[in-house]
Amino acid sequence: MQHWQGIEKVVVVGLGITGLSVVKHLMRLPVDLQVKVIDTRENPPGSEQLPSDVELHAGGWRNDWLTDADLVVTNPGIALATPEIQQVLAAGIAVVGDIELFAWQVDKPVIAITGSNGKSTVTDLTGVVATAAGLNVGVGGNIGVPALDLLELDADLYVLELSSFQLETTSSLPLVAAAFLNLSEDHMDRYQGMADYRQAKLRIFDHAKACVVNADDSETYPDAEHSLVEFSTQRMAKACVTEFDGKEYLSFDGERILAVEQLSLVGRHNVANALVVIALLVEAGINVHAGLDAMKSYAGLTHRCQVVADNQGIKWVNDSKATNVASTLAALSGLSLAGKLYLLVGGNGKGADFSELLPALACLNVQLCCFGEDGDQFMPLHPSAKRFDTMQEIVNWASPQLKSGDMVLLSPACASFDQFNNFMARGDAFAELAQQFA
Ligand code: UMA
Ligand code: ADP
Repeated sequence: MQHWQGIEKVVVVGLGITGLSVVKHLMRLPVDLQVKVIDTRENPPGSEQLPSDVELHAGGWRNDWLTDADLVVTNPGIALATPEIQQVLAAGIAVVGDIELFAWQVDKPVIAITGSNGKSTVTDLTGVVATAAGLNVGVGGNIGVPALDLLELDADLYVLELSSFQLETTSSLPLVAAAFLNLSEDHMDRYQGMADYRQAKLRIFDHAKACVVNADDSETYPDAEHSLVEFSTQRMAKACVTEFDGKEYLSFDGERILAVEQLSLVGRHNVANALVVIALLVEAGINVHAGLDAMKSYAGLTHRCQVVADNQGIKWVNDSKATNVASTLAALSGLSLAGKLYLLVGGNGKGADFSELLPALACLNVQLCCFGEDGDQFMPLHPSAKRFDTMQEIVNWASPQLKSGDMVLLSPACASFDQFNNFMARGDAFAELAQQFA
C-alpha cells in the first residue's frame, strides 16, 4: 500500500470500461479514498453502473476538482497533452492510468505486448497457449477487458495488450517478458509524429526482464541497453523461421518448435505473431511444448482476415480490425486470387498517409470501393476507385457483378468511429451484408 501514502482525493477522468474498473478497484482498496469522476461526454458509457456515492461530473471539465486532487487517473482516450491535464501536471499532481494502478497492485508474473498491429492476436494466443500449458491466465488490457478487473481472478499469470495510450501513463509495470511487435503509422491525430508515438510504445520495456523485439523492424528496439530477444521471419534470430528437410519451422534458440504448415493461422504476419508468443512464453519460464496443440488449432480472432461467407466461389472476408495502413498491407500481401478483389476502404483516417497502399494495389486485379468520412483520400490510389457513402451502397452496387474466384474484402485502413461505435460493429455489419448477398 506504499503507493497510496498521502493520497486521499482521487479524480478519475473518463468513464467507459476503464473508468468503471478504476472506480471499482479504488473501492476495493483497504485505504480511505474520496473518489470523483469527470467525463467530458454528455452521456458517458458506464455511468449507470457507477456506485451512487461516487460523484460524477459529465459533459465538461471541473478544474476545481482536478486541482484539489491528490491523484488523477485518466482513461487511455484522454491525451496527456489535453490542456486540463497539463494544468494538473503543472500543479505537481500525479497523473496515472489504469495500468499503473495495476502495476502498484499485481503480485504475479505479467507478460505484455505492444506494437502497431498484431497486439490482440499475440495477446490472445499467448493466453490460449499458456492456458493449455496448465496455467490460470488473466488476459486483458487494450484487448477489451480492463486490466484492473483481472486482479479479481486467482491468476498464475497475466497477459496484457497495451496501447501506446495506456503506456503514456504507465511508469512502473514489472514484466517477466514484453514484446514490441512492429511500428507503423497510426494515431497521428494524437501524436506529434512517429518519434513521439514510438517513445510511448518503448515505455513497455522500462521494467521488463526480457525485451522481445522485431529484427525486421529496427524501430522496435529500445534506445538503452536491455536484455533483447529478437524475432524475425526473414533472418536468423533467437525466435525465427528455420528450414529442415524442405519444411519451415518456428524455432527458438536453435530448437525446432513447430512446423509453420501446422499453424491454422494464415499469412506471414501470423508466423511472426506465433514466434513472438513462443518467445514470450519461453522467456516467462512456461513450458510452451505443453501448449502446442492449442497453438496449432488457433484460428484467430474475429474481425481479423476472417472469412464470413464463402458461396459460389465468392469469398467475403471481414478484416474490420485493419484500422491502419500496415494492417491493410498485411491483408493484401501474398494475396493471390483467380478473380477480382473488391476492396472496401475508408472511415476515419486518423490523419494517415494512404499512399503507401499504392504499390500493393498496383499488383492486384482490384476494384477499390471507398466509403465513409475519409473515403475521398483513397480515390487517387487506383484507377478503379469508386466513391460510396456506406458499405451497404458498395454491396448493392458490387453484388450483381461478383463471379466465382472474386473476393470482397473489408480491410478499411481506417477507424470506424465516423459511422459505427467500434470496429466490431463495422465488422458485424459487413458480415450481415455478406450473409444477405452471398
Ligand atoms: N472520451 C472523451 N472524454 C472523456 C473520456 C473519453 O471524449 O472524458 C473519449 C475519447 O475520445 C476516447 C474515448 O472516449 O478516445 C475512449 O473512451 P471509452 O469510454 O471508449 O474508453 P474505454 O471503454 O475505457 O476503452 C478503453 C480503450 N479505448 C481507447 O483507448 C480509446 C479500449 O481500447 C480498451 O479496450 C479499454 O479501455 C480497456 O482497456 C479501444 C481502442 O480503440 C479498443 N484502443 C486503441 C487501439 O486499439 O487502436 C488504442
Ligand atoms: P492490434 O490489436 O494491434 O490492432 P490485431 O491482432 O487485432 O492487432 O490485428 C489488427 C490488424 O492487423 C488485422 O487486420 C490483422 O490481420 C493485422 N495484423 C495482425 N498481426 C499483424 C502483424 N504482425 N503485422 C501486420 N499486421 C498484422
